Amino acid sequence: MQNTLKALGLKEINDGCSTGKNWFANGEILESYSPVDGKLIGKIKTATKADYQKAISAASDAFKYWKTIPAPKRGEYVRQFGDKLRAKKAELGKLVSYEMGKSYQEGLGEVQEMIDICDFAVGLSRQLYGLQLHSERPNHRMMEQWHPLGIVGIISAFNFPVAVWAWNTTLAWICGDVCIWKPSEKTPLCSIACQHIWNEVAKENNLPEGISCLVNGDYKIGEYLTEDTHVALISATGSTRMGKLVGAKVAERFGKSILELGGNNAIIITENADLDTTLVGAVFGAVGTAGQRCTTTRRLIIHENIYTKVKDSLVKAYGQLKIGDPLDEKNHVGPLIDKDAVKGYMSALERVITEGGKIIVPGGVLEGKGYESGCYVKPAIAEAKNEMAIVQHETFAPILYLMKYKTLEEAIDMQNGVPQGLSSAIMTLNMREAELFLSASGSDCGIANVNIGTSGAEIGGAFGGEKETGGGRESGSDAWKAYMRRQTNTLNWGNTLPLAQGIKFDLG
Ligand code: UN1
Repeated sequence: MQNTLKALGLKEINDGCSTGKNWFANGEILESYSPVDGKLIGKIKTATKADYQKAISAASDAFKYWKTIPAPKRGEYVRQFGDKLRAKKAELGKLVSYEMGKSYQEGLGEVQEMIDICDFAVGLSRQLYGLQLHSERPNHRMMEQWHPLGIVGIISAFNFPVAVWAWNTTLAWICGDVCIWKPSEKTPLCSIACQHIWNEVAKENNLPEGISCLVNGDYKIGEYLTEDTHVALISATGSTRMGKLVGAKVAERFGKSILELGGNNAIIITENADLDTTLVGAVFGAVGTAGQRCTTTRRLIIHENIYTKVKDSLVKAYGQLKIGDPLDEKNHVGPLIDKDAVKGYMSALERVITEGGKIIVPGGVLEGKGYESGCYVKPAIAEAKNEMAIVQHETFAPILYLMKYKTLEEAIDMQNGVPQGLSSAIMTLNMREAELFLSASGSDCGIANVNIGTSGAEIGGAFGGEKETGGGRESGSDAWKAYMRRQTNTLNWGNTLPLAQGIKFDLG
């Protein structure tokens, strides 16, 4: 690991703030411990309010320059950033795995998501199109243009410590915005590694300070960002509780926000499902990233005629899961992020029982050799009712709830019958069932899949969800529009001034 840290520019004690080539920080020390082995990975000096202000002023200055650079040229810098990520994929993937605890394969996958969004953003930098409209007046032209917003504040979560930042920052950059990133306190070293990579691009191209700023610290940094009128857009990923606070604060000052909050994702398994692919999709969806994705499969809604068969094959598959060091590729499940997460998992399992659920694959915390960090837990399965309070709640851990249905309409009601609305799936080879699920009478989620699980979305689609998930959309499709402001232009090239709506205003 030491070589990996060195290759990524990480030291024993790191300044947690950067505006480009400058690194600084005058606040308290934050320590980053790995959930893999409980060892201290490195220390980070966090930001004070004054450090934050320094980042804001660097970003404000940078915006004046950056917005004048042609978008395809900004795309060229993002292309270089993507190339550097390709070169550092193994090291960054390893750090993600070690600091966050996801499997090395998933760590590499996360860096691949960064590379993919870079490619997407490069192409997009030549496609920031607006509409051309017909005016009701003669000799007039109407059009829409998209202009950059200014400073974008990115608040990211521990579970995707690098990819979600990249979704936001690469689009924001090509749109002409500058960014300030407040990463999770649980994965600060990943953020520092990413900033080093961007700083290389900035240095090699003589770019000014402030296009990408990093500000490590606790929730106070999040508050500074959300309350600061200099920050035009806040893109926040995390819990619904956090999103409610951020959304309200930003709206109060008429700022814009993109919220990507909790999920409570279900797969409907119909009688017409291919049970082999269903099993892979359901198990990866439920235990991948140890159940800590916002897209994790938390509920399986199974047709009563195949319920026992599906249940038995799930129990068998869970019996084969290997839990342990996520850097060892034979393991399927790594640790939870920290001991608080373990507590949350344990209390959720207790609540399942007190609320009337039945545990069929018991959970528990693993102890002994290889599990010294105290963060390894067993993926659990419970039979439960959709209405139970614990089932309605997102527990960021590998607990899967099974429930039965009779009619597809009933299954869709159950799938939709939770406060969250991020991802959903149906497993069926029957096109009528699939189309109903995708129709307006089907899933109410931002993501609805057929014959794949709820997690593992590609960057090319718009990512996000409805209801308590917050309504934001990030990454692909036309999500870029949220990082820009729309301007409607009407241009008169005639020699009279006809007014719209036929209004007469004659000066005689
Ligand atoms: C998240 O958990 O916040 O679709 C993001 C997925 C990943 C992104 C998850 N591409 O599971």
